[in-house]
Amino acid sequence: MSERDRDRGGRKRRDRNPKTYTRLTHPLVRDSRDESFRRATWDEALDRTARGLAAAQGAFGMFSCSRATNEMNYVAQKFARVVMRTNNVDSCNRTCHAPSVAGLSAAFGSGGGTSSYEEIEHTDVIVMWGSNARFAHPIFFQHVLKGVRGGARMYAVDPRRTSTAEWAESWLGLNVGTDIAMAHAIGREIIHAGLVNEAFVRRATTGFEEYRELVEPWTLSLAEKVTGVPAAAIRELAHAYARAERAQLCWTLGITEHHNGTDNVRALINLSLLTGHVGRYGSGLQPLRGQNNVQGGGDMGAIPNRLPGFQDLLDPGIRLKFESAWDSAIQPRYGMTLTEMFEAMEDGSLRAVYCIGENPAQSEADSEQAVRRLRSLDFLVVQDIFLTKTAELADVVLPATAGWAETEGTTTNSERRVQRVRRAVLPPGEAREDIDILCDLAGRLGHDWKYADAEAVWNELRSVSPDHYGMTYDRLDEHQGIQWPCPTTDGLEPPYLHGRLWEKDPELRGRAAPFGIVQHDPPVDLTDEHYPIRLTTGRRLDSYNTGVQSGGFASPLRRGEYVELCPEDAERYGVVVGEEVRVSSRRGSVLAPVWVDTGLRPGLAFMTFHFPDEVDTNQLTIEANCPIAGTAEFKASAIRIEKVSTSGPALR
Ligand SMILES: Nc1nc2c(c(=O)[nH]1)N[C@H]1C(S)=C(S)[C@@H](COP(=O)(O)OP(=O)(O)OC[C@H]3O[C@@H](n4cnc5c(=O)[nH]c(N)nc54)[C@H](O)[C@@H]3O)O[C@H]1N2
Ligand SMILES: Nc1nc2c(c(=O)[nH]1)N[C@H]1C(S)=C(S)[C@@H](COP(=O)(O)OP(=O)(O)OC[C@H]3O[C@@H](n4cnc5c(=O)[nH]c(N)nc54)[C@H](O)[C@@H]3O)O[C@H]1N2
Ligand SMILES: [Mo]
Repeated sequence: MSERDRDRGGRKRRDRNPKTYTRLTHPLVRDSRDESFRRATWDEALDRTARGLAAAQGAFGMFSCSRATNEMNYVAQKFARVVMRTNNVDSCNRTCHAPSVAGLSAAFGSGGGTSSYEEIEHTDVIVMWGSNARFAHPIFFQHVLKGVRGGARMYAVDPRRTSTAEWAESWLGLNVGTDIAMAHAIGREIIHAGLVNEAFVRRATTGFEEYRELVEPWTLSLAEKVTGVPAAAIRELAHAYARAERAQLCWTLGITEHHNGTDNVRALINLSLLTGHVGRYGSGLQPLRGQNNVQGGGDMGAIPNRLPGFQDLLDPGIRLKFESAWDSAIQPRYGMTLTEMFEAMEDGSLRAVYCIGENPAQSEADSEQAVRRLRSLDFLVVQDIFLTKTAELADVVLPATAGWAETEGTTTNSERRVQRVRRAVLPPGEAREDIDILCDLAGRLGHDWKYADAEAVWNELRSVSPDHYGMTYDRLDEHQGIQWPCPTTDGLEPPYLHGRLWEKDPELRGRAAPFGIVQHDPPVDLTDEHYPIRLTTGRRLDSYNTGVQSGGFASPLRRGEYVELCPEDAERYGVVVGEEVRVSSRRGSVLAPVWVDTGLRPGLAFMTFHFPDEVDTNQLTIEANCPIAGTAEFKASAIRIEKVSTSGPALR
């Protein structure tokens, strides 16, 4: 049964009762790691936290929450930079789209997706590359379907025939980790077929000659051998994309969650440079971002190398602006990424972590190692809305209000649109707003921060970020959200970025975009006779990330974790749906029931990481990180599958 059949409810399910998380209603502390938590007053919990953080000056890191508002992320990064005097602040963007931001920045000087959602409805060719938007970006996918109904041709490039691929004209089911081979072959075919947009390449790009030489060996037949996709299908995609009047190239984690994620992104961007499919209405590049406000978190400076407004920390003029706005020195060097912070726990140079709305004990690759590292800290404070696995490791747990429905503020989506969110329900128990908690702690550590409300935070951000300056709360209401850049309080910019590339003399208005010179490099975790199966991990429609917010509630869709195999492999192992097997990698081993999915191919298995309390998938994944972006290769592990019983419980 394919993913799409399942999506439509065409099967029987067995409820595996995933864990239900309890909403936090009051602060928790514990006196030592061997003891259990006890309820504490806010005063006691915050005093304890202030002492723990003060003792770790110089060895502190913050994880900021991409589910929470822009305003909260602004205050969180300011807390790290001003109160704790460090740029060690990062978020789940590191596990996710950091390669997109790095790749787009290297090519265009800005890390944002270049197009707006509406443009996908007015385009001719849509390429969904390593993206299962039908499941992971259902709102965006509605716009995609409008485009398709309007005549756009859609291609899906994904090792699995996903629910998204079912809607495509053509599915290119490539081998995991062969995207650069595929992209280079498409590039070569475009060049050889004489379909290059030469005027655009001459005017708006640099490095074409080097690129041409780079892709020359990537004939369609070599690409077929490496990717497993028939040459004719690759050729068809190349011609459709290059000949289209307008084309949108969308990608997500199938591209970024690799040890060479940034290179993958560059390889895709190259195709838009060859054809001029960027910088004008209907043509562009869309890395569909992950959590609802991960775009905003980065824009607000909750990353180690950028100040709010995505302004470079190493620029002395920019630093000076913030130093006078905040009346505080700013460290003149980039902080540690989330990945580097975990490494620094290992060597003892990071001693305390303030974790706001992240669950790294379950979301990091090689989670056993991650838990061990978190345990080694002198002080861990977790501020969340649920008692997560990470919170269970903490010294202090602070209950927050949810960024969604319990808090005022703004968030920023994948098309760079800033939108208001509003409080609609009261938070439970003694839960307090993230910003409130941060300001209270700042006070205890000698910084008197007073914000009347979220709008006051937003106006401070506007005063230091030219891209956000024109977005008053009133205007956000009036326009139902505004995309950045928005430098003035009257008028709006075009919905797409990099129009300068189409101006007669782009050199005057900004630099041309360089082709990325990147090589095909297969996954780090090689399959061999001991670990013969390629495991890729990802998402399902019915659950969310580590399952904290989507775990135990009654849903007709939810069905717990399975290791999904193609029918041939299931037969080869002699296993049936619902039968438990042992899944082992070079790092760990878990028990999981089998599911059979006709969207998979022999040698390829799929698991989610939504039910880590039942099946901790990340014990299997490898911490092989992209050296540029720090993102781990969640999409490619080598595993072995063993039958554990001869009479497993079969699912009818
Ligand atoms: N329902 C739901 N929606 C979500 C989430 C959720 O947990 N549940 N999480 C949110 C978050 S944080 C994020 S970042 C996004 C992620 O959104 P997506 O990136 O769309 O989700 P994934 O399922 O992780 O991965 C996408 C696809 O990559 C494919 N893939 C694997 N390896 C490769 C490869 O080597 N090459 C190519 N081309 N493709 C490959 C997988 O088969 C998968 O279909 O979703 C967001 N939306
Ligand atoms: N195997 C595998 N692992 C993966 C991935 C994969 O594809 N495969 N994908 C990776 C990706 S893309 C991501 S983004 C990460 C996700 O990793 P995490 O961000 O660590 O996981 P989430 O489950 O999204 O955790 C979000 C937390 O925020 C809390 N929260 C929600 N709203 C608020 C709020 O307003 N305030 C506060 N204080 N807390 C709040 C929730 O209760 C929850 O505990 O996982 C990564 N791990
Ligand atoms: Mo993500």
